Amino acid sequence: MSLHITEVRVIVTCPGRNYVFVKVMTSEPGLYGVGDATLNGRELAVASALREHVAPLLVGRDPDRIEDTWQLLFRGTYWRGGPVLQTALAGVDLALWDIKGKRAGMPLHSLLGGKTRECALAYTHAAGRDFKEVEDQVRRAMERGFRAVRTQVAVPGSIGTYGTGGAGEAASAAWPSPDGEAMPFVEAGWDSSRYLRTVPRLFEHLRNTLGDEVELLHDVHERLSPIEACRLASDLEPYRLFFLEDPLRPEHSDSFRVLRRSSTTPIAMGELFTSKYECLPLITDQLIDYIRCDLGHIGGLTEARKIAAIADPFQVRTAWHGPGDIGPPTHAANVHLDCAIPNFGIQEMTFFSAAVNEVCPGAPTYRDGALWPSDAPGLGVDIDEEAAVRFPYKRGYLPIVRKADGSLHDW
Ligand code: GCO
Ligand code: MG
Repeated sequence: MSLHITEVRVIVTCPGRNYVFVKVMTSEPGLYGVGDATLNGRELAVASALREHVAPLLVGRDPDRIEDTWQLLFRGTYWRGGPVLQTALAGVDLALWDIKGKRAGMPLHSLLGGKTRECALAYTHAAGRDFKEVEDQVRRAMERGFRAVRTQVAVPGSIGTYGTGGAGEAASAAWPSPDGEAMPFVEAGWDSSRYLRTVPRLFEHLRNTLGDEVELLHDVHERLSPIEACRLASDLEPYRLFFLEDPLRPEHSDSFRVLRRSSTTPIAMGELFTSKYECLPLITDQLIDYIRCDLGHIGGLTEARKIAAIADPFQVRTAWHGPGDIGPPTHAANVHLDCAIPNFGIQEMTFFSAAVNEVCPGAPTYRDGALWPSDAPGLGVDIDEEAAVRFPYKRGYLPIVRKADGSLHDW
């Protein structure tokens, strides 16, 4: 029998935070592919979709037929799409690309058309309780070579504001807390007006103290109404952000028209999208400047390269999602794609802990403010199954946000 898939292993592990890794085994001894199917806070839903529904469909199939397998898993369910199924699909997709690269003896950037650039401009995160603390963090990042930094500051009265460290941040990573407590962290006392007053002052401070050279970014995390987002984007204009991220919820993509008319602050959107279809109007109507889907939640490289190709003629560049809650295989895929496409913009990045690198070695290398792709065949990432077993899954939730009156707000 010709080359075929023999087994799909689903590896759930918690080397500090939860990951779902996929290992697609083939009939050729020693030939397998690795993928990442981590969906922060809902990991076991994806693991179960893979084990119970996806894996049985794959055994016996030719691993070379990536597009056909993608179509089978996307169209063949009838109840298609959504974060759980698209994350499961991404895990398989990356593993199949990894196998193809290994068979060809080529790194993925080579298979995807070859390098258009040597490395991918990367941004890291800086955050603090006050402006000075954020400034110091940006300086530290610049000392490490970063030329672009995402900055978040605590909003007075909002306990554990998104992205600003402390208890809220640990919980925002859906890390299980040390005592095993698994209930969501509550960010209490959110007040959008206060946020809208605080953030422009942060950027005024940063430009005054750091100058104009460093690229600054900010993540709204989908917390604003259309008119609030207009206010923020126009108030931030003097500080020339690289981009303002996720100002609105994905359900409100029509509201980007309003936002676009009110300011020249570049807009990035997309980490909550699960397919190219949601990207379409934002791209074709040029309502955003950066599309930042998560390769791990849109069905992998197969979908991402199509999104990049759609975006290119509309002058929309890429900024694929790259937080710590997606694993090294997705980060590696990001950077292979970044280095192959013409319309790359910037890459969000994470420094993985020693434990994550032990379980899943091969994350892209950081140097001089950029990420460098591996030249090993395939993704360049592996999974140590024995190490993974030593870090068993621990339930963890993403935080929730409540306003001062106790009612729920978007996180
Ligand atoms: C980002 C994201 C993340 C998300 C996280 C949720 O831009 O990096 O907003 O930090 O909060 O991926 O699981
Ligand atoms: Mg974000």
